[in-house]
Amino acid sequence: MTQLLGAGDGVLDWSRDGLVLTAEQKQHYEREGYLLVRNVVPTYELDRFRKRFQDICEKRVQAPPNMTVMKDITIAKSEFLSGEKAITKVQDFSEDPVLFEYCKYPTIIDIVNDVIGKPGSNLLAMHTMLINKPPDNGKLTSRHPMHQDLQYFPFRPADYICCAWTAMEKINRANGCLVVVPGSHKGQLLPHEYPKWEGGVNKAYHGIQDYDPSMPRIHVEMEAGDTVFFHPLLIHGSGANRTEGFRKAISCHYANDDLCRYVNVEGTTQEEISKEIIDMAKKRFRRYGSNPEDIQVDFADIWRLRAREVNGSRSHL
Ligand SMILES: O=C(O)CCC(=O)C(=O)O
Repeated sequence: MTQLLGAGDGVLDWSRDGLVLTAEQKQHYEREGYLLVRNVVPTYELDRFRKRFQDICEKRVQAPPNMTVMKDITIAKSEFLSGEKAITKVQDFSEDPVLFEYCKYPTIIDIVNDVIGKPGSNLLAMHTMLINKPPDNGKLTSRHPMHQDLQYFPFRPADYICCAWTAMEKINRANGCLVVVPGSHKGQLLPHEYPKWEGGVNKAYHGIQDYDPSMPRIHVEMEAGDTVFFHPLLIHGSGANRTEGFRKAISCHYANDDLCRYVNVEGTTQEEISKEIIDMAKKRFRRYGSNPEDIQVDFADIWRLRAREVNGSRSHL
Protein backbone atom coordinates (compact mmCIF):
# COMPACT_ATOMS: atom_id res chain seq x y z
CA MET A 1 0.00 0.00 0.00
CA THR A 2 1.33 3.46 -0.84
CA GLN A 3 1.75 5.92 2.02
CA LEU A 4 -0.79 8.69 2.53
CA LEU A 5 0.44 12.25 1.94
CA GLY A 6 1.70 13.79 5.17
CA ALA A 7 1.44 10.36 6.81
CA GLY A 8 1.90 10.40 10.56
CA ASP A 9 2.18 14.15 11.08
CA GLY A 10 -1.30 14.55 12.57
CA VAL A 11 -2.10 17.51 10.29
CA LEU A 12 -3.59 16.02 7.14
CA ASP A 13 -6.67 13.94 7.83
CA TRP A 14 -8.02 12.37 4.66
CA SER A 15 -10.90 10.60 6.40
CA ARG A 16 -12.99 13.68 7.29
CA ASP A 17 -14.87 16.34 5.37
CA GLY A 18 -12.97 19.62 5.16
CA LEU A 19 -14.14 23.24 5.20
CA VAL A 20 -15.34 22.95 1.59
CA LEU A 21 -14.32 19.54 0.29
CA THR A 22 -15.95 16.25 1.12
CA ALA A 23 -13.75 13.45 2.45
CA GLU A 24 -14.18 11.80 -0.96
CA GLN A 25 -12.85 14.87 -2.80
CA LYS A 26 -9.91 15.11 -0.40
CA GLN A 27 -9.15 11.42 -0.98
CA HIS A 28 -9.19 12.03 -4.75
CA TYR A 29 -6.51 14.71 -4.26
CA GLU A 30 -4.48 12.43 -1.98
CA ARG A 31 -4.65 9.50 -4.42
CA GLU A 32 -4.39 11.24 -7.81
CA GLY A 33 -2.40 14.37 -6.89
CA TYR A 34 -5.01 16.76 -8.27
CA LEU A 35 -8.64 17.69 -7.83
CA LEU A 36 -10.88 19.58 -10.24
CA VAL A 37 -13.52 21.70 -8.50
CA ARG A 38 -16.20 23.25 -10.69
CA ASN A 39 -17.32 26.85 -10.53
CA VAL A 40 -15.02 28.13 -7.78
CA VAL A 41 -14.40 31.70 -9.01
CA PRO A 42 -17.38 33.72 -10.32
CA THR A 43 -17.31 35.34 -13.75
CA TYR A 44 -17.39 38.90 -12.40
CA GLU A 45 -14.12 38.27 -10.54
CA LEU A 46 -12.52 36.71 -13.63
CA ASP A 47 -13.64 39.75 -15.65
CA ARG A 48 -11.87 42.05 -13.17
CA PHE A 49 -8.66 40.00 -13.42
CA ARG A 50 -8.88 39.98 -17.23
CA LYS A 51 -9.38 43.77 -17.35
CA ARG A 52 -6.49 44.33 -14.97
CA PHE A 53 -4.24 42.11 -17.09
CA GLN A 54 -5.26 44.09 -20.21
CA ASP A 55 -4.62 47.39 -18.39
CA ILE A 56 -1.13 46.18 -17.44
CA CYS A 57 -0.40 44.99 -21.00
CA GLU A 58 -1.64 48.26 -22.52
CA LYS A 59 0.30 50.19 -19.84
CA ARG A 60 -2.88 51.92 -18.62
CA VAL A 61 -1.77 50.89 -15.14
CA GLN A 62 1.81 50.50 -14.08
CA ALA A 63 3.02 46.96 -13.39
CA PRO A 64 4.45 46.70 -9.87
CA PRO A 65 8.28 46.66 -9.97
CA ASN A 66 8.59 43.03 -8.87
CA MET A 67 6.19 41.72 -11.53
CA THR A 68 7.71 39.88 -14.51
CA VAL A 69 5.96 40.46 -17.83
CA MET A 70 6.97 37.73 -20.30
CA LYS A 71 6.69 37.26 -24.04
CA ASP A 72 6.39 33.92 -25.81
CA ILE A 73 9.60 32.95 -27.64
CA THR A 74 7.94 33.51 -31.04
CA ILE A 75 6.17 36.71 -29.96
CA ALA A 76 9.44 38.10 -28.61
CA LYS A 77 10.80 37.96 -32.17
CA SER A 78 7.75 39.65 -33.71
CA GLU A 79 7.57 43.43 -34.10
CA PHE A 80 3.90 43.37 -35.09
CA LEU A 81 2.23 42.37 -31.86
CA SER A 82 1.57 44.74 -28.99
CA GLY A 83 -0.50 44.97 -25.81
CA GLU A 84 -2.30 41.85 -24.63
CA LYS A 85 -1.28 39.91 -27.75
CA ALA A 86 2.41 40.43 -27.05
CA ILE A 87 2.41 39.09 -23.49
CA THR A 88 2.35 35.39 -22.71
CA LYS A 89 2.49 35.58 -18.93
CA VAL A 90 2.68 37.90 -15.96
CA GLN A 91 4.41 36.42 -12.97
CA ASP A 92 4.75 37.57 -9.34
CA PHE A 93 1.69 39.79 -9.16
CA SER A 94 1.60 39.82 -5.35
CA GLU A 95 1.99 43.63 -5.29
CA ASP A 96 -0.88 44.17 -7.70
CA PRO A 97 -3.94 44.83 -5.51
CA VAL A 98 -6.48 43.54 -8.06
CA LEU A 99 -4.76 40.36 -9.29
CA PHE A 100 -3.64 39.43 -5.77
CA GLU A 101 -7.31 39.20 -4.76
CA TYR A 102 -7.31 35.91 -6.64
CA CYS A 103 -4.83 34.47 -4.12
CA LYS A 104 -6.96 35.67 -1.22
CA TYR A 105 -10.23 34.36 -2.62
CA PRO A 106 -11.86 32.71 0.43
CA THR A 107 -13.17 29.53 -1.27
CA ILE A 108 -9.74 28.88 -2.79
CA ILE A 109 -7.99 29.38 0.55
CA ASP A 110 -10.45 27.05 2.28
CA ILE A 111 -9.97 24.34 -0.35
CA VAL A 112 -6.18 24.67 -0.19
CA ASN A 113 -6.40 24.41 3.58
CA ASP A 114 -8.44 21.22 3.16
CA VAL A 115 -5.57 19.54 1.28
CA ILE A 116 -2.39 20.99 2.84
CA GLY A 117 -3.47 22.09 6.29
CA LYS A 118 -6.10 22.07 8.95
CA PRO A 119 -8.44 24.82 10.22
CA GLY A 120 -6.28 27.74 11.33
CA SER A 121 -3.16 26.79 9.30
CA ASN A 122 -1.13 29.77 8.10
CA LEU A 123 -0.90 29.73 4.31
CA LEU A 124 1.40 31.82 2.16
CA ALA A 125 1.07 32.66 -1.53
CA MET A 126 4.49 31.74 -2.93
CA HIS A 127 4.16 32.00 -6.69
CA THR A 128 1.57 33.79 -8.80
CA MET A 129 0.95 33.73 -12.55
CA LEU A 130 -1.60 34.84 -15.13
CA ILE A 131 -0.90 32.79 -18.24
CA ASN A 132 -2.08 34.08 -21.63
CA LYS A 133 -1.24 31.14 -23.89
CA PRO A 134 -0.95 32.53 -27.42
CA PRO A 135 -2.27 30.88 -30.60
CA ASP A 136 0.44 28.52 -31.79
CA ASN A 137 2.23 29.67 -34.92
CA GLY A 138 2.80 26.09 -36.09
CA LYS A 139 6.11 25.65 -34.25
CA LEU A 140 4.42 24.21 -31.12
CA THR A 141 6.18 26.70 -28.82
CA SER A 142 2.86 27.34 -27.06
CA ARG A 143 3.12 23.89 -25.44
CA HIS A 144 4.29 23.68 -21.86
CA PRO A 145 6.56 20.62 -21.43
CA MET A 146 5.64 17.94 -18.88
CA HIS A 147 7.23 18.92 -15.57
CA GLN A 148 6.90 18.97 -11.79
CA ASP A 149 6.56 22.39 -10.16
CA LEU A 150 8.71 21.36 -7.19
CA GLN A 151 11.65 21.73 -9.58
CA TYR A 152 11.38 25.51 -9.00
CA PHE A 153 10.88 25.50 -5.22
CA PRO A 154 13.54 25.41 -2.45
CA PHE A 155 11.03 24.61 0.30
CA ARG A 156 9.64 21.38 1.67
CA PRO A 157 7.81 19.15 2.53
CA ALA A 158 6.15 18.89 -0.88
CA ASP A 159 2.93 17.57 0.69
CA TYR A 160 2.32 21.04 2.21
CA ILE A 161 2.49 22.90 -1.12
CA CYS A 162 -0.47 23.13 -3.49
CA CYS A 163 -1.22 24.99 -6.70
CA ALA A 164 -4.66 26.45 -7.51
CA TRP A 165 -5.07 26.99 -11.28
CA THR A 166 -8.32 28.61 -12.46
CA ALA A 167 -9.61 28.64 -16.02
CA MET A 168 -10.54 32.23 -17.03
CA GLU A 169 -12.53 30.90 -19.99
CA LYS A 170 -13.45 27.53 -21.50
CA ILE A 171 -10.20 25.54 -21.72
CA ASN A 172 -10.13 22.33 -23.70
CA ARG A 173 -7.78 20.31 -25.88
CA ALA A 174 -8.15 22.80 -28.72
CA ASN A 175 -6.73 25.77 -26.81
CA GLY A 176 -4.19 23.82 -24.72
CA CYS A 177 -5.68 22.51 -21.48
CA LEU A 178 -3.62 21.11 -18.64
CA VAL A 179 -2.49 17.52 -19.04
CA VAL A 180 -1.78 15.57 -15.85
CA VAL A 181 -0.33 12.17 -15.00
CA PRO A 182 -2.57 10.96 -12.15
CA GLY A 183 -0.74 9.50 -9.16
CA SER A 184 2.68 10.76 -10.32
CA HIS A 185 2.93 12.95 -7.17
CA LYS A 186 3.78 9.81 -5.19
CA GLY A 187 7.12 9.59 -7.01
CA GLN A 188 10.32 11.61 -6.61
CA LEU A 189 11.37 14.93 -8.09
CA LEU A 190 12.83 13.86 -11.44
CA PRO A 191 15.74 15.53 -13.31
CA HIS A 192 14.55 18.33 -15.64
CA GLU A 193 16.15 20.10 -18.61
CA TYR A 194 15.16 22.31 -21.55
CA PRO A 195 13.35 20.13 -24.10
CA LYS A 196 15.12 19.96 -27.45
CA TRP A 197 12.18 21.35 -29.42
CA GLU A 198 12.82 22.47 -32.96
CA GLY A 199 10.94 25.79 -32.54
CA GLY A 200 12.70 26.55 -29.24
CA VAL A 201 11.20 26.76 -25.77
CA ASN A 202 10.25 29.60 -23.45
CA LYS A 203 12.62 30.81 -20.72
CA ALA A 204 12.60 28.56 -17.63
CA TYR A 205 10.09 26.12 -19.20
CA HIS A 206 11.95 22.99 -18.15
CA GLY A 207 10.63 19.52 -18.93
CA ILE A 208 11.32 16.11 -17.40
CA GLN A 209 14.42 14.49 -18.91
CA ASP A 210 13.59 11.35 -20.91
CA TYR A 211 9.88 11.85 -20.26
CA ASP A 212 7.97 8.66 -21.09
CA PRO A 213 4.90 9.77 -23.13
CA SER A 214 3.25 6.39 -22.68
CA MET A 215 2.39 7.17 -19.03
CA PRO A 216 -1.44 7.32 -18.75
CA ARG A 217 -2.49 10.97 -18.68
CA ILE A 218 -5.65 13.00 -18.47
CA HIS A 219 -6.65 16.17 -20.33
CA VAL A 220 -8.31 18.42 -17.77
CA GLU A 221 -11.04 20.28 -19.66
CA MET A 222 -12.55 23.17 -17.74
CA GLU A 223 -15.19 25.92 -17.90
CA ALA A 224 -14.48 29.49 -16.77
CA GLY A 225 -14.14 29.58 -12.98
CA ASP A 226 -13.38 25.86 -12.59
CA THR A 227 -10.21 25.35 -10.57
CA VAL A 228 -7.78 22.49 -10.46
CA PHE A 229 -5.76 22.02 -7.26
CA PHE A 230 -2.57 20.02 -7.63
CA HIS A 231 0.46 18.69 -5.76
CA PRO A 232 3.91 20.09 -6.71
CA LEU A 233 5.23 16.63 -7.65
CA LEU A 234 2.34 15.95 -10.05
CA ILE A 235 3.70 15.58 -13.58
CA HIS A 236 1.78 18.01 -15.78
CA GLY A 237 2.08 20.31 -18.77
CA SER A 238 -0.21 21.80 -21.40
CA GLY A 239 -0.79 21.33 -25.10
CA ALA A 240 -0.47 23.73 -28.01
CA ASN A 241 -3.14 26.38 -28.48
CA ARG A 242 -4.58 25.54 -31.90
CA THR A 243 -7.24 28.29 -31.77
CA GLU A 244 -7.05 31.97 -32.70
CA GLY A 245 -7.71 33.11 -29.11
CA PHE A 246 -5.32 33.76 -26.21
CA ARG A 247 -6.10 31.10 -23.57
CA LYS A 248 -6.11 32.59 -20.07
CA ALA A 249 -5.64 30.98 -16.67
CA ILE A 250 -4.65 32.43 -13.31
CA SER A 251 -2.77 30.49 -10.66
CA CYS A 252 -1.17 30.62 -7.24
CA HIS A 253 1.10 28.18 -5.42
CA TYR A 254 0.48 28.08 -1.70
CA ALA A 255 2.66 26.69 1.08
CA ASN A 256 1.68 25.84 4.64
CA ASP A 257 4.00 28.17 6.56
CA ASP A 258 3.58 26.25 9.82
CA LEU A 259 5.29 23.22 8.33
CA CYS A 260 7.41 24.24 5.33
CA ARG A 261 11.05 25.30 5.61
CA TYR A 262 13.68 26.36 3.07
CA VAL A 263 16.14 23.69 1.96
CA ASN A 264 19.53 23.97 0.29
CA VAL A 265 19.36 22.71 -3.30
CA GLU A 266 23.14 22.81 -3.96
CA GLY A 267 24.34 19.46 -5.29
CA THR A 268 20.78 18.36 -6.18
CA THR A 269 18.95 18.16 -9.52
CA GLN A 270 17.61 21.67 -8.74
CA GLU A 271 21.03 23.33 -8.71
CA GLU A 272 20.91 24.35 -12.40
CA ILE A 273 17.44 25.91 -12.26
CA SER A 274 18.36 27.72 -9.04
CA LYS A 275 21.32 29.37 -10.84
CA GLU A 276 19.11 30.31 -13.79
CA ILE A 277 16.47 31.88 -11.52
CA ILE A 278 19.12 33.75 -9.48
CA ASP A 279 20.56 35.12 -12.77
CA MET A 280 17.10 36.24 -13.92
CA ALA A 281 16.54 37.99 -10.58
CA LYS A 282 19.93 39.72 -10.75
CA LYS A 283 19.16 41.04 -14.23
CA ARG A 284 16.02 42.64 -12.79
CA PHE A 285 18.12 44.41 -10.14
CA ARG A 286 20.22 45.90 -12.97
CA ARG A 287 17.09 47.78 -14.11
CA TYR A 288 17.13 49.62 -10.81
CA GLY A 289 20.73 50.67 -11.24
CA SER A 290 22.41 47.92 -9.18
CA ASN A 291 25.42 46.00 -10.44
CA PRO A 292 24.45 42.29 -10.39
CA GLU A 293 28.01 41.41 -9.30
CA ASP A 294 27.46 43.37 -6.08
CA ILE A 295 24.28 41.54 -5.16
CA GLN A 296 24.41 38.56 -2.82
CA VAL A 297 21.21 36.62 -3.15
CA ASP A 298 20.49 32.92 -2.80
CA PHE A 299 17.63 30.80 -4.12
CA ALA A 300 15.71 30.91 -0.83
CA ASP A 301 16.03 34.74 -0.70
CA ILE A 302 14.18 34.97 -4.01
CA TRP A 303 11.29 33.02 -2.53
CA ARG A 304 11.42 35.03 0.70
CA LEU A 305 10.85 38.11 -1.45
CA ARG A 306 7.96 36.47 -3.29
CA ALA A 307 6.08 34.97 -0.32
CA ARG A 308 3.00 36.83 0.90
CA GLU A 309 0.51 36.20 3.67
CA VAL A 310 -2.99 35.32 2.54
CA ASN A 311 -4.48 34.33 5.90
CA GLY A 312 -3.01 34.16 9.38
CA SER A 313 0.61 35.13 9.82
CA ARG A 314 4.06 34.37 8.47
CA SER A 315 6.76 32.82 10.64
CA HIS A 316 9.05 30.58 8.60
CA LEU A 317 9.19 31.02 4.83
O1 LIG B 1 -0.92 27.26 -18.06
C1 LIG B 1 -0.27 26.39 -18.61
O2 LIG B 1 -0.35 26.20 -19.80
C2 LIG B 1 0.66 25.48 -17.84
C3 LIG B 1 1.19 26.15 -16.65
C4 LIG B 1 2.10 25.29 -15.87
O3 LIG B 1 2.07 24.11 -15.91
C5 LIG B 1 3.08 25.92 -15.03
O4 LIG B 1 3.31 27.13 -15.16
O5 LIG B 1 3.69 25.20 -14.20
